[in-house]
Amino acid sequence: MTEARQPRMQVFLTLPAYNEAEALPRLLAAFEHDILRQGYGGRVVIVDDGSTDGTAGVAREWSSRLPVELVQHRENRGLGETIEDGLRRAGELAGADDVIVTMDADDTHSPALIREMAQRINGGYDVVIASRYRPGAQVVGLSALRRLMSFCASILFQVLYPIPGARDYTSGFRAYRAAVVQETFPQGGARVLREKGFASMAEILLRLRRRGVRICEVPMILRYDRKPGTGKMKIGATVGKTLALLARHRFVE
Ligand SMILES: Nc1nc2c(ncn2[C@@H]2O[C@H](COP(=O)(O)OP(=O)(O)O)[C@@H](O)[C@H]2O)c(=O)[nH]1
Ligand SMILES: [Mg+2]
Repeated sequence: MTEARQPRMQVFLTLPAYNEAEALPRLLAAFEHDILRQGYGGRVVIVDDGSTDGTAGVAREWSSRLPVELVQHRENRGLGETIEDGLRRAGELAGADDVIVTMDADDTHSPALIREMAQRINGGYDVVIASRYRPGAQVVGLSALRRLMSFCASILFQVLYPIPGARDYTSGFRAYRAAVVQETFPQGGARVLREKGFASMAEILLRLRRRGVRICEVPMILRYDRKPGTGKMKIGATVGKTLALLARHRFVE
């Protein structure tokens, strides 16, 4: 009798979702095809952040086809709380050596890249960032203003808070060794992240920087042209919050 083949690795995909009913089915189908059908085990944790477009219904539909779990916010709480709730739930489900991945739920990030990111975690890194600032990376369909903004943020963070191996501090697409998430967001613990909006992604890295985690990057192709509808980021607010984060981590925390 043949020994049941052990899945190669468990990947826990965490999706912060605010009005992503249109993009989610494409993204989940790609995750199924590129990861679950390639011998990886895994689950998907969708955190619905008070969507009004039926995002929760799409998640429920897919839970009959894939190991999808829905976490719901009755009202919109912002990316900060959404990503923290997703990471905490994934940390609860995962074993210490499993991989927890966060990516946008708007189908602009490709799940196929998770395979390479998981291998880097297996190779000893604690965090792998899908980066816009590595040879081979591409950004398709993003406005010049947004590209410039992200690039300036990247330079500022690298100068003020250098982390070996990190250039893209604001990308939402990352893989973490589960143990790092479990230590940073302990079960039953108080809220960790202070940033409510997009600056929360950089805040996570600044907190991990203090723990001396090993970080590397892989080049990503950001397909902003695949995003249904327009970007929801409030540019002015995000610039302000990011600058405040830069100052606070330097002088206060
Ligand atoms: N804009 C926005 N996105 C949120 C919120 N909560 C969760 N998200 C999700 O956070 C991710 C990043 O947001 P997105 O609009 O894709 O940002 P962008 O692609 O950089 O413009 C997406 O998966 C959103 O669905 C929120 O309150 N506002
Ligand atoms: Mg996005």
